[in-house]
Amino acid sequence: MASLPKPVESAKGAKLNVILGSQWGDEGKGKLSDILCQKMDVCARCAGGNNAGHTIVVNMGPDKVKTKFDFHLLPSGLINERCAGFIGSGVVVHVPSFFAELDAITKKGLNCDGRLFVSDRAHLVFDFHQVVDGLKEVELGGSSIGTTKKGIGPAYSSKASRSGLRVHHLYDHETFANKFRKLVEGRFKRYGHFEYDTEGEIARYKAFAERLRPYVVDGVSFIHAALAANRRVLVEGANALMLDIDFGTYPFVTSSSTSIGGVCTGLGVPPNAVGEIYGVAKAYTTRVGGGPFPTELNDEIGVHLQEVGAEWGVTTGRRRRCGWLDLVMMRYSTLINGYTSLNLTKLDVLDDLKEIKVATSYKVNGQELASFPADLDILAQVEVVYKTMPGWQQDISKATTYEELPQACRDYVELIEQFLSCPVEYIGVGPGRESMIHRK
Ligand code: 2SA
Ligand code: GDP
Ligand code: MG
Repeated sequence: MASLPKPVESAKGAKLNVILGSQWGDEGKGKLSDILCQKMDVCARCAGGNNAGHTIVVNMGPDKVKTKFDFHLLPSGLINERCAGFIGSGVVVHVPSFFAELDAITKKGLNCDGRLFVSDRAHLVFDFHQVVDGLKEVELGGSSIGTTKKGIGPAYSSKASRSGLRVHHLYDHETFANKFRKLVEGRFKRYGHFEYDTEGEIARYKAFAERLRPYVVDGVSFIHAALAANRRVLVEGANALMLDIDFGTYPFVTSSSTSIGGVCTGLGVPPNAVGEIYGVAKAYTTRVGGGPFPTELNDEIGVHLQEVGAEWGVTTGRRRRCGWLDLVMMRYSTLINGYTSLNLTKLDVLDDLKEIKVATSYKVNGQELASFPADLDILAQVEVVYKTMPGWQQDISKATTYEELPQACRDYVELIEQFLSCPVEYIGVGPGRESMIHRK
């Protein structure tokens, strides 16, 4: 079996650093992950599946050809050739997509041989889960979730109902086949018979099992061995806090624990193994799919943010809804995830705006709410109270230090820091790897 790359020289202290989405996803986690992984030995995924979409733009090879990478299931730290990728036990894995993505990044020049690992405890997502994802959405009609239809919800349902199949099951063909048939039968009973070649799939997975074998590890031993050997590990969160199954805007959420808790449950590590927790926050807010969005802008400013920010889903190509930064939601997110610092991204997208608004409280019937409400009926009634800040109306995309940013821009950053009592350590001013200000 392949082994981990040698640790970086300065590696010390067995702590995992974590990147988490603080809003409704697509905050730009992939870019920070790429930057931090230049000094990491392992980049790990702990939750979600190929519903995630992380775009990273890098200059590849000696000719520095601008290349865009979209990661879905694979950890985006793989872009750094000496960093291993680990798909942890809390992830749900669609094996055909795993290989399709691996083939795609290999074609773009990344060699992942011997540095990609998958936990034997990770659950499998099958094509029938994806079919069911679509059928469930149809059933919900006007109140559909707007899922990515990657089978994520149905796969986590199989897991929670204790009938799911895990990676290790691939290596006991008879058990796999029996469980698989039962699982499909159960879906037929629930959704009616849909076209599906059960026996063909069982045979296909026999072949997949062999192709996957070199990547499979005991996920718990793997991560603990990495920590014990002082390997530097970065956990790349997928989706975001407001899509968390427990703390997001349920039921308009994904089906995994996307919060800090999911790092421990998804990797099998104790909380004291966690070091830095980087919260990634877009300088405004976006959401893809259905569900409440108190600061949404259904006007020309929303369209401006969508166009300037190129807000399209990486996995489905869907248009993302846009709105102002919501500090009420961010305070709730900071409370749950305990960010040690923030990466404010896409600040450049606000460059042309005359005025910028920030939500600072929610009121219902004139009364300020004490916290972000659980009940979506209450959330639907909130009147959002905004603070209006002057825009800076100049191009900040070339800034490389905090001091180069215009005063109005720094005021915006400092308002966020003060409101959340959390330092903004990284500031994104463009999509490229180089467009990131690091305040040390
Ligand atoms: P699912 O497919 O069951 O996880 O969908 C449930 C909800 O979670 C949302 N969700 C996402 N939101 C933002 N970004 C995601 N990844 C892709 C991207 C999305 C895309 O990076 O752009 O391409 O559309 C993602 N994945 C899931 C989803 O919209 C539902 O609201
Ligand atoms: P993730 O899911 O959190 O990794 O984010 P996505 O990759 O889905 O979406 C973020 C998008 O914003 C990508 O297209 C990034 O290339 C882009 N991006 C990231 N940071 C910045 C930034 O600071 N400025 C601009 N203009 N684009 C950025
Ligand atoms: Mg994304």
